[in-house]
Order: sequence, then structure tokens, then C-alpha cells
Amino acid sequence: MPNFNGQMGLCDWGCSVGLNLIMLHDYLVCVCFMIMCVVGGVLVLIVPKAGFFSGGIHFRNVYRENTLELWWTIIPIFMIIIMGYPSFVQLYAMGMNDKPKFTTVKVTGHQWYWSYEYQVDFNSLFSSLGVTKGGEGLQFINEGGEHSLPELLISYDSYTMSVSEGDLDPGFRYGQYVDYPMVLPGNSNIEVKVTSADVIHCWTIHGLGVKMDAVPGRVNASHLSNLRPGYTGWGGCSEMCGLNHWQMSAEVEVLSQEDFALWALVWLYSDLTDSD
Ligand SMILES: [Cu+2]
Repeated sequence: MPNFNGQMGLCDWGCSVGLNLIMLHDYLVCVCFMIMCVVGGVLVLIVPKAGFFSGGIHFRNVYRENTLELWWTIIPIFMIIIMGYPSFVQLYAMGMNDKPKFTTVKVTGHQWYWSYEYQVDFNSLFSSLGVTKGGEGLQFINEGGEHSLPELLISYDSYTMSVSEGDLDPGFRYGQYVDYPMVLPGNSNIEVKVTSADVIHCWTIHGLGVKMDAVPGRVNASHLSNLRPGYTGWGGCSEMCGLNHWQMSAEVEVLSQEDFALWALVWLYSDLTDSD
């Protein structure tokens, strides 16, 4: 689908579900176009002959015509199957994904911001990068002596950036950019668990194919597989949740695994320096 400067077509995709949804959409548009051509063609052929001044349709050619009835029953059934089957395949792929996950991100909706929480296991991250050999723990040294690298809990709030009118730069996505986006490692699979701290929200990132209700007291899970490094996607809250609903923009950045490791190390460094 042509994408003219992001103004036409669907938005950029960031994981396999996002890409598959775009391909499903394009496929269904093609099928709909063919249906439109056939129905439109029949109309163009029939309507001029059915006009008041043309004597109407000769129903003797249609009435009790068994072969014709058979085909106008079979062809729509066939159309439903070729449109429905890929849609159900995609639905199951979104809901029943048991690929091994790099980590689980907890997304909590608040009035009116998102908070993200996840645990980064440095040992598995560095061994998948080839920095350390399997089984060999990584060590870091501070003033207190040597420690093995911990599992780091990264937890932060994400607010939509507000810019006063005069300071808007061209290309600034007003109401979409956030101060701290969700950061994910590319070429990996992530589980996202969505919940809410107050009212019902809905965490939506279009390019990832996620629109997951955030319900207080419940946890809904979504699976993101084969995240594409370099992807930045925007979405927000899709459930009318109060006055500043529009300010609940959500932004996801997918980094390469090396950059993700650096990003996590910056968190680790700031945690260590804060605790001193
Ligand atoms: Cu909301």
C-alpha cells in the first residue's frame, strides 16, 4: 500500500502481527474491489434493460432458474470462506502465541498517564548479544566490591509532552510525543500485561496491532513477536476515561538489542548512583 509521507494507507508496522494485519487489510480490499467490479458490471448490464421505458426485466429468465440459484448461493459462501479464513488465522495468531518471551512488560493506565514496569535480566540479555558465554555470570565492580549483575526492575511513568503554541517545531507530533516512551529490544518477543489503577483505559498501539483494555483488578495480556528494530509507533488510550483522556498518548520505541542493553545500563547506573 503506498504511504505518501504517512498521510495515506495504514501506519508503519512494528511487529509480525502489525505487518500481518496490514497484509490482511490489503488482501480484503482487493477481494472487495473484485466484488465491486462484478456487482457493478452486472448493474451496468442490467439497469439499462430494466428501466421503465425498456420494458422491465424478463423474470422468466430468473424465476425458478435452479442453476442460477445454486451459483448465487455457492459463490457468496465461497467469498465468506476466503475472507473469513485468513482473518481467523490472524485472530488465533494474536491470541494464542506461545513463543518464548524476552520479558513481560506491565502497562498500567492511570488518570491520565501510562506507567511501564519491567524486569531486565542482564545475564540473558548479554548472553543473547554474545557478550558473555552461556552460564557465565557477568560481574560489575563498585566501591563495595564485586557483584553479579542483578535483575533490574525498570519502572517509570510516561506523560504526553505539552508544548506551548509558539514552541512547536515542524513535524512535532502534538498530543502524540511522550516524555519517556516504552522501550523494547528488537528481534525479540515480548508479553505485555495491561491493567489499570483507576478507571477503564485501553492501551493502543496501531502499528503493533494492540488494542488491549486496561481494566482495574484485571490483567489482560498481549503478545508482541519479532519486534522490528528502528520502529517508533504511536497510539494512546482508546477508552473515554475522563477529562484528560486525550493526554494519554502511548509511544513505543524498538531499539536494536545492543542499544536496548545500553538503555538498560543507563537505568542501572542511575539506580546505583541514586542509592549511594
Ligand atoms: Cu484512558
